[in-house]
Amino acid sequence: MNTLISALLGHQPEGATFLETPDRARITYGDLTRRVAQTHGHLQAAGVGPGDRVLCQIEKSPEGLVLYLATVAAGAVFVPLNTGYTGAEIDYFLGDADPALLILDDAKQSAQSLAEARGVAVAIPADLVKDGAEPAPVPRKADDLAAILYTSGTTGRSKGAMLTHENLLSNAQVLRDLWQFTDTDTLLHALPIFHTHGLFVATNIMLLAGGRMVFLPGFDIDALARHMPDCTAMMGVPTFYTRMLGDARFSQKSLAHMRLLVSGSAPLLADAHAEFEAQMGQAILERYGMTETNMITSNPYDGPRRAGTVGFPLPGVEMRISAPDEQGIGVVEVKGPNVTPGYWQNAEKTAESFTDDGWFITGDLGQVAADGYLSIVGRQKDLVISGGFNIYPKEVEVEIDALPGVVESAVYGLPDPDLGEVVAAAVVLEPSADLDEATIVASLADKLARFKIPRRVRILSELPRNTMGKVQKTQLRADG
Ligand code: MCA
Ligand code: AMP
Repeated sequence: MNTLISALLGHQPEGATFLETPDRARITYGDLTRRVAQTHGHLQAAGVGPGDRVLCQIEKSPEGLVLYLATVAAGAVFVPLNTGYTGAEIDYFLGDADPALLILDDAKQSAQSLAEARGVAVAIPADLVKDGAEPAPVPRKADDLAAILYTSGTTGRSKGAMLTHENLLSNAQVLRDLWQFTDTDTLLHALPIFHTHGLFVATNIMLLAGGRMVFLPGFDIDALARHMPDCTAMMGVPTFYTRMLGDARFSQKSLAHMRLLVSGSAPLLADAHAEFEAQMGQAILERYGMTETNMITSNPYDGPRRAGTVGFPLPGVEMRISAPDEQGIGVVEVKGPNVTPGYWQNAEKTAESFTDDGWFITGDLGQVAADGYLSIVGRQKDLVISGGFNIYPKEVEVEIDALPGVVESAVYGLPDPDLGEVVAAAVVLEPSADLDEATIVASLADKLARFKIPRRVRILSELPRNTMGKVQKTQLRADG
C-alpha cells in the first residue's frame, strides 16, 4: 500500500468534479486517478524509482497537481520549486537534492542546461501527463518521504524540509475534520502550489473530502470576485484579505454563502481581522503552521475566532512554550505526527532544530492566554515574511556583500500595508565604490528571486551596532 496515495485517491465517485479552471476545463476524480497512474508510468519509464527526488519548477496548472501525486505514487519524493527562482538558485537545488529528474515548462532553457551539466534528465509536463500504461502505486510506508520543500536558511543556504507520507496525511485528516470539509465544498484556490499552504493544506484536504476546487492560475482580485459566488471556502495569505477590503465587489451580501475563509502563512493583523468582519460579516479563521511542521494550531471552526491569535493546537499535535519570560512569552516548540524527521542531508541543521527531548523548535515567539488561545507575538529567528513568502536576511546579505565595493550590509523587514513586510537593505560602501540603490538592485536580479530583492536600499556610512557588536535591525527598522 502507498500510504498517502491510497488515502487521497480512489475513494471519490469517478464522475465527481475534482477541479475546474476559469476557462471551464473540468477534471473529474476519474480523470485525475487515471492521469496520475499514467504519469506514474511515464516517470518510471524516465528512470524515476522509489526514493528518487523529482524537482519541479512549473507555472501553476492542474498538471502540477498530477505531477505531485504521480511522483508520490511512483514512491519518489516531490520537490516543488518557486517559479521565481533564478538559475543560480536552481543550480543549488540540483546539487543539494541530487534529483533523478527536473521538470520544467518548455521555456526555461537556462535551467535545462544547468541540469544537463549535472547529468540530470529534464522533462516537460506534456511528455509526462499523457496517455500510457497505468501502473499501481508503489508501496510506501508511513515514514517514507513523500516530499522535500526547501525553506531559506539562517546561514544563507536553503535547507530541504523532509516530509513523510504520515506528516502530510495526518495533518490533512485532522484539518478536514476540524474545518468540516465535505464533498459539498468548493474551494477557491488562488495560492501557488510550490508551498505547503496551496499544495498540501488546500489540495490534500480537498482530495480527502472529495470536494471540488476552482483552480485559478494565481491571485487576481478580479478573478476572485468572479469565481467566489461559485465557491464555499477559500484559503489565503493575509494579503488576499487586505486586498478584498474596500473593494465594493466583496460585501456581507456577496460573501454570505462562503462557509469558511482561512488565513495563514503570515500574521493577520488584529485590526485587519476586525475590519474584515465589520465589512464582510465573516470572521476569518486564522491558523498557524510552518513548512517543517505542517499546521500546528487553528482557531476553532465552531467557537470564537479570536483576532490576533492563531487558536489551539490541532488534535494529536503537542505544543509548548519554551523558557517563558514573566509575561509567558517564549519559543513555540512542537511534537507530533505532523513534524518533519529533519532536513535533507543536513544532520547538523536537523540536530540544531530539535531539543534533546525531541521537540521541534519553531523560532516563533508565542504566548498562550489563560483560555488556551496562542498568539504569535514575534520571531526569534531573523526572518522577513513578505506576502507569505519567507526571506532569510542572511541569504540576501551574502549576495549584497559579494558585490565589489560593498563593505557590509544588513537586510531587514519593513512594514508594508499590502504584503505585511517588504525586504529592505542598509549597505555600507567602500569610499571608492560606484554603487547606488539602482545598481545594487540590478546586480541582484540574476542571483535572487524577485520577492527576495530589497524594495528599499539605504547607503549608510556604518551599521548601527550594540556594545556586543551585533547589528541593531530594530534600529534600522525604526529608521525606515
Ligand atoms: C510577488 N512579488 C512579491 C511577492 N509576490 N514581492 C514580494 N513579496 C511577495 N510575496 C513581486 C513580483 O515578483 C513582481 O515583481 C511584483 O511583486 C508583482 O507580482 P505579482 O505576481 O503581480 O504579485 P501578486 O500577484 O500581487 O502576488 C502577491 C501575492 C503572492 C498574492 C501575495 O505573493 C502570493 O500568492 N503569495 C502567497 C505565498 C504563499 O503561498 N505562501 C505560503 C508559504 P516585479 O513587478 O518587479 O516583477 S507555506 C507557509 O508559509 C506555511 C507552511 C504556512 O503556514 O502556510
Ligand atoms: P514557512 O517557513 O514558509 O513555512 O513559514 C513558516 C513561518 O510563517 C512560521 O514559522 C511563522 O513565523 C509564520 N507564520 C505562519 N502562519 C502564521 C500566522 N498565522 N501568524 C503568524 N505567523 C505565521
